[in-house]
Amino acid sequence: NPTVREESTNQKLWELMAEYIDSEIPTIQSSIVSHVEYTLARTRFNFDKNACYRAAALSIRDRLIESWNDSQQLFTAEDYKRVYYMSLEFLMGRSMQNALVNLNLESRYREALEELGYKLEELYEEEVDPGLGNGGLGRLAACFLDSLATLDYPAWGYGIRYDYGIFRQKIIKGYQVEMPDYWLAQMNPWEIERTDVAYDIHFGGWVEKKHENGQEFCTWHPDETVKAVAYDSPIPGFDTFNTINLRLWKARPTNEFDFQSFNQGDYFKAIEARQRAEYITSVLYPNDSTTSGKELRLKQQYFFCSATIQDVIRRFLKKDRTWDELPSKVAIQLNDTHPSISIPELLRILVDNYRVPWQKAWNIAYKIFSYTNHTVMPEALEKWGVDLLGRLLPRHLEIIYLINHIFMEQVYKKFHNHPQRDYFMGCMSLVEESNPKMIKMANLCMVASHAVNGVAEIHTGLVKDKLFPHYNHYFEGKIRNKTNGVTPRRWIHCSNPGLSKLWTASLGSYAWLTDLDKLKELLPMVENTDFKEHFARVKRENKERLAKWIKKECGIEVSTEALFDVQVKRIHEYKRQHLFALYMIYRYISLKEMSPAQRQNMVKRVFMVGGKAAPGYIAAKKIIKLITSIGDVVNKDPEIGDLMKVVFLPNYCVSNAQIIIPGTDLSQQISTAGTEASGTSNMKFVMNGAVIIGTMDGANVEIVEEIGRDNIIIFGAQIEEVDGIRQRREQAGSRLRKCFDYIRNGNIGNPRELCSLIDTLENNDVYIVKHDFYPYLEAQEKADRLYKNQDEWLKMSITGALSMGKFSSDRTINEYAADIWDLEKVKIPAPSTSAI
Ligand code: T68
Repeated sequence: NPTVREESTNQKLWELMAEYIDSEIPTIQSSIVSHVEYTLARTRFNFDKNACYRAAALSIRDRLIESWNDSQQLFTAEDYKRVYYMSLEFLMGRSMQNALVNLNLESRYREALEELGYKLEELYEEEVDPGLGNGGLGRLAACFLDSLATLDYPAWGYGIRYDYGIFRQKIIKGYQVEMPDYWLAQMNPWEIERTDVAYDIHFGGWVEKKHENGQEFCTWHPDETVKAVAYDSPIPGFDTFNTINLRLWKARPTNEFDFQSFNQGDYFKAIEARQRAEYITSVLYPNDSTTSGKELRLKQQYFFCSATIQDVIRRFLKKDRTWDELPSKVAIQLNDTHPSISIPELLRILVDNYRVPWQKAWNIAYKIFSYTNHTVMPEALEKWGVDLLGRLLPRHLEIIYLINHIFMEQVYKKFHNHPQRDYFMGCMSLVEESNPKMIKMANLCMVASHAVNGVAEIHTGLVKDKLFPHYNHYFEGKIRNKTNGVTPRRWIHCSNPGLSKLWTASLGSYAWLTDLDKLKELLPMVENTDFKEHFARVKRENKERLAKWIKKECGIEVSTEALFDVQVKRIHEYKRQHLFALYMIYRYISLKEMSPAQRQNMVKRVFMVGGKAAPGYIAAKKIIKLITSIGDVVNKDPEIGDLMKVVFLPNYCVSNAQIIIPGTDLSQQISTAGTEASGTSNMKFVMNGAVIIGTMDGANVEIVEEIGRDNIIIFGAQIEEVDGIRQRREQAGSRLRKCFDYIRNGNIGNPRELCSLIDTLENNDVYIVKHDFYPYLEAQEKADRLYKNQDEWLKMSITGALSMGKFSSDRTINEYAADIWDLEKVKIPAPSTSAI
């Protein structure tokens, strides 16, 4: 079993590595045993699998710390420019396997543990899956960190250390039930608490104006202060010593005790105030596509931004230099508008605390910040009421007004004689003149960043033409595309070891893991029978692993002979899980109407849906209930048996995705054209040999370009047609009406509960389900036809998997570095001392 680095493309590096990792099995064992005894204080009498996992994790962390220290020291000593990726969400998934793979220690640890009586794969299952994100946006941040480290960029991630991540989803009687996810119940062995890295974060109060040398300065007199404490997690790159940092902030009370309350004998009140501080970082907001304008959410955002900006400035000021140099040392990427309050925060610190003149501070901020947009849906665009902003962050609101004032003057000048001048100014203003007035955070980012990007070609087009047409005209070239990507280390190598082995054996090296385009060299092999059979075996084994998991989690037996037809992602009307559900009903009705002989001819299918609904999103919760209700009827129908099963996969999360995706035959990517910014699971599915059935939306469009029209099943309205279809207000055709009636008549679920879903489709079909239903039926029939010809299916699936080079997040990150961050790579040398 060759280890990863023996296959490294870089011979010199490999030799250094080989020396470095020449830690023998006994060294690994003694490190684990020492953590058992001294860190966990366990003996062999109270030692179990979980304790073994933690001891092994700590021993891996020791190694990470070494290369992490080296990396950070070099970044500092050589004073490299760094990129800071600011995100309120990081969906990291489990760390242990990823760390071992990236350190090239997986097989050594497997062996070392086996001698101690433990199976490495079982220890992986002991780790909690930290869910500090909602979905695609948070997972993208995690893939980006893996690529940044792997590609040798000096980078840091900044985020919040929530006590409670995204809720755990239970399905009880077919309904979603949310359970708190207290992921820290057992210590987190991957993090390092930095009590010495702490900043005061202020809220509320009032602003005092002063004048000095003709410039206005302000002193903010806040009325609440909390502390931000840093928690660091080392992020190792693959096949490199570069180890970057993910710094997450936790809120703590300041040390000043509320002596007044205490002296008045109100001990409880004094403690209560301290607990209010910790509350700020206690929970992740579980909404992924609406903004609720809640005070606590704004507090989270500002808390995180202020701590991060203070930390970045402190690092910059360690060396004696001028503020003009800041943009040559710092690039900040804002992951959506959630961290956008960092912009006024940086300006405030420069102007008020360091007396930097406004224009100079503005020029600096403009060069540093860049912003990624992840949606064009109006309900997801963040706005903050000026009343709330003014109460919580009075100085920041003033700064936003000042930015707007200066910018509006410029717009006025530019369009001075234009007949639509006032309309343009209204669109481009940071302030929405509603009641109450609102600040549009995307507009703030657009005006104050030097680069703005969408996440797939089609989405960037919408950002330019629909979301920001006036800005696009005004700031020519500012809006660019950076098509998303995913890391092949986690999404192929870790989650699909069988496929990884096949690729490596066929190519003769692991080089594809850092250069995914290399897989294209294997394209001629689609004609090779052995190769195809090997690929088919890998898929079958992955389906068996998934079937076992389904049996364990849902108690449902599924046949691996069936076509596994899967949709996993957040539940949302625009993603159209209900279109998928209506197809299931249609298929069930059709099967029931068939003669036994006709049924014999049908492809067996297991329909699977997984994903969380935002707790307050009623329609999304009803979609879950619809799907579980279909399962209740279909799965126990003896006439149907293995011809059709419907499974709701509970608690979709990163670690479950790693089992579900490799076991999928057909992947549903069926959002209404123009609604899914990119999608990233579409990429993961194709990389793992699933065929997509999908619309011309998000990154599907580019996947078609890369893998070829013949290797994907495309259907439905194109983006240009959607508005027209919506306006036509079509009626449901007869086959669809039959499905509606099936629900209305109570054949599936409780009609009183589920009818509102259908009523919405009949009266206000925003996502054109009625229209796309028919092309979708045809596309599903095509999938059956193709699947019946296993050889054809295999060819599609293999060609797709080998043609996904573009969608490695390594390509995405290199584009950001060159085009937006102006960032150079750094080679971290091998450590001088041997590990441990
Ligand atoms: C997703 N957005 C896009 N948002 O929907 C998806 N939103 O198409 C894209 O591939 C992905 O971003 C990466 O670019 C989200 O996941 C959120 O999670 C979110 C969270 C809080 C508030 C708003």
